[in-house]
Amino acid sequence: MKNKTLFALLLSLIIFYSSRNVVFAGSVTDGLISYWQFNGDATESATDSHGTNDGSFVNGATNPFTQNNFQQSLYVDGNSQYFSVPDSPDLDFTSAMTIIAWVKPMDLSSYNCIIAKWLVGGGVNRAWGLVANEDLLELNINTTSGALARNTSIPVLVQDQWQQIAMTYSATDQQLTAYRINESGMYSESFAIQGDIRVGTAPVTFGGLPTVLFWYHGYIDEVKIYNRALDPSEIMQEYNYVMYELNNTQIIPEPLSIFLTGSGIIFIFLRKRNNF
Ligand SMILES: [Ca+2]
Repeated sequence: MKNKTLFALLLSLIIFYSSRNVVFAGSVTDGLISYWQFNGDATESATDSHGTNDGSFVNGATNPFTQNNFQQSLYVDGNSQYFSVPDSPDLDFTSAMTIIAWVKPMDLSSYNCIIAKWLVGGGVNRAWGLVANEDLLELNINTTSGALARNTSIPVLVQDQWQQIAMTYSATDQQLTAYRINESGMYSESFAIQGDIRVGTAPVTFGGLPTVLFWYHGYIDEVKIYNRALDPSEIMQEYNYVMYELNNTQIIPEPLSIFLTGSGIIFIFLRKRNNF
């Protein structure tokens, strides 16, 4: 068989098999600042697996095993427990940011801070945050040009179920956008907001804060913070990453992946040897 014929055959087989299998794009890393997964022992589970913003479990917050894709998750009881990450310059966003989290709320009957960065030591207000305002997803951005923005979604939060939520903000585009993705699909809605985000000196907390209460009851996991506003396709890419890739789903069956790798090696070898 001539080399070009062999090459054409290998290429056809690769295209044929690749088209029959979903290949996911991996996770979004451009602009990623911090990533909390809550997996491992007491020390490991509090660490920032991408950046340097390690946290701590406060008042008995725990990280029980939940399901395969999440492994362990942060659990807070809705009374006093929370997870706290100290103030850091790279968490003080000004012109753009994204926060993504997976949540399984166990109670949506009140006003609960899921994740927020607080402005001052006493925690009387927040620089940015995600709130469960009953079953509405509330976005908070405290801008230098006005008061605290509190924009709420339609009722999209679902009690006792895992779902991905996200907030993106771009001062350049003057857009604050809410996302909720679950098996029913993606909800997103944008709000017109102006101004840079105010910078505070207090921690980021997951689940509430003693000085302001707003205790959230339930699970939080796969929290990522970016220094730019991700677009809808990237938010969906993160959803797929957690749903399918972290679940160890066999994206490409093992014999096929060996075949594809082998084909590639043979092709490179033949190409080098015969200069075609
Ligand atoms: Ca986890």
